[in-house]
Amino acid sequence: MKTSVSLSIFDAPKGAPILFSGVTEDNFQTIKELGYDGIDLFVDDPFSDKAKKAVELLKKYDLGIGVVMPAALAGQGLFLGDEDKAVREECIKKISEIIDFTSEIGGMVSLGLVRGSKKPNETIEHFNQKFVNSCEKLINKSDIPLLIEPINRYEINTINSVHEGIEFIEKYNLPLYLMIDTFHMNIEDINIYKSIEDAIKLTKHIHFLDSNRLAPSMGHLDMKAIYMLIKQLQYNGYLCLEALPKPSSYECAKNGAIFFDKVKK
Ligand code: LER
Ligand code: MN
Repeated sequence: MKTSVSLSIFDAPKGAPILFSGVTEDNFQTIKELGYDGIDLFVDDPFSDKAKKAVELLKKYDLGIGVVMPAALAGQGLFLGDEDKAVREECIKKISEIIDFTSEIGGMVSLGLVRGSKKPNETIEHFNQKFVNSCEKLINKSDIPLLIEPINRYEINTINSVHEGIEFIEKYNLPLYLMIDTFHMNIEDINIYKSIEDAIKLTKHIHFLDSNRLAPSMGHLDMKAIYMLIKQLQYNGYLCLEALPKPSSYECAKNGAIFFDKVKK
């Protein structure tokens, strides 16, 4: 298993689970020196100089890419399941650009907050039909894996638990995969261990956080037991600290590195 941290090419908004904000030499050097293998890259504009610089620094520090995260689009009001066709189409266009960028640099693309929430009077079937149509357009354009991330109810009201993620992919028979996030699972799932066992075949990426969205060992989940289960199931992708930069980016990342050192022994 490889380890990674989240980093944005833009200034991370307050409260976002982005451990390192900005494309600076210092950030990339710190991540490398702490022993991480890669980065989950939050991208707003894949054509920007910052995106180019990030690609340069990834090469320079020999860091891999787990997932390219288009969550900034959700912050701009762009959603794949939006009621407004023009909004859905703009979102598909922007994610297609991010997919092209990812095809060049390696990695996968997540469909998390960008799916959006259903309206209070809207049925989940109606919402899903719009989201599925958008997914199909992206699947046709993409030769890289697209990952559905179940996200907790306080951030979105569609696909909250891991089992809802599995059911969504199976029901619509789409060639999509899962990105599971232990922070969200702690809120939504009945039994984190059972969910991991049931999801592992579809899972290509893991956001590996403690109960409070900090590095493993900083909250109250048994992250060692979760790590051991994931290892036993022979998952070989990334475990990413998509964490809050608390008490600082460095301290949180350092705690994660200490956890991984201990657990790998
Ligand atoms: C959202 O809460 C999340 O976990 C991220 O991966 C952003 O989409
Ligand atoms: Mn996540």
